Amino acid sequence: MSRLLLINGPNLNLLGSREPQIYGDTPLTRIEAAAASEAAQLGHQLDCFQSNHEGELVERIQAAAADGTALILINAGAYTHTSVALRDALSAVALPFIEVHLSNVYARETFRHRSLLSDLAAGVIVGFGPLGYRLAVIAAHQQLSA
Ligand code: CA2
Repeated sequence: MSRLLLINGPNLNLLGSREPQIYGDTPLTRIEAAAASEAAQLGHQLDCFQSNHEGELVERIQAAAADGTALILINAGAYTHTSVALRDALSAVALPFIEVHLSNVYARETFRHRSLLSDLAAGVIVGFGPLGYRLAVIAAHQQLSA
């Protein structure tokens, strides 16, 4: 059994209530529950955390280094494209992480094509909506079993 941590960044708490044409109509709580259930089926525990604040996201990543987390799944939202602080935190804790995006960022504005996290990630899943989180849990299981 490994402990996995799912982190969601800014505005992802709005899922299901706004812009369903881009982000779908599934609330974050349902996405988290489905990912946790997938993790449990694979014998893992999934902790979930969402914040709209960069510093809180950094602090949760730092805490993961000391709480037994084996791997982080992260959708950093817009901070993906801007945050050197999140990149530095992920680099500092040296835990493997998988980057997830609901939308296909490469089919959207050019500023979304650059991620400050991807080159440090074990892998990146984009464009599959909520399914991407379950795929990320399966990929995490594979990584931890390898
Ligand atoms: O596709 C993704 O998962 C993104 O990480 C979502 C971010 C966006 O800035 C990234 O470029 C790609 C935005 C999350 C905003 O979530 C909302 C959800 C519902 C309504 C409005 C925003």
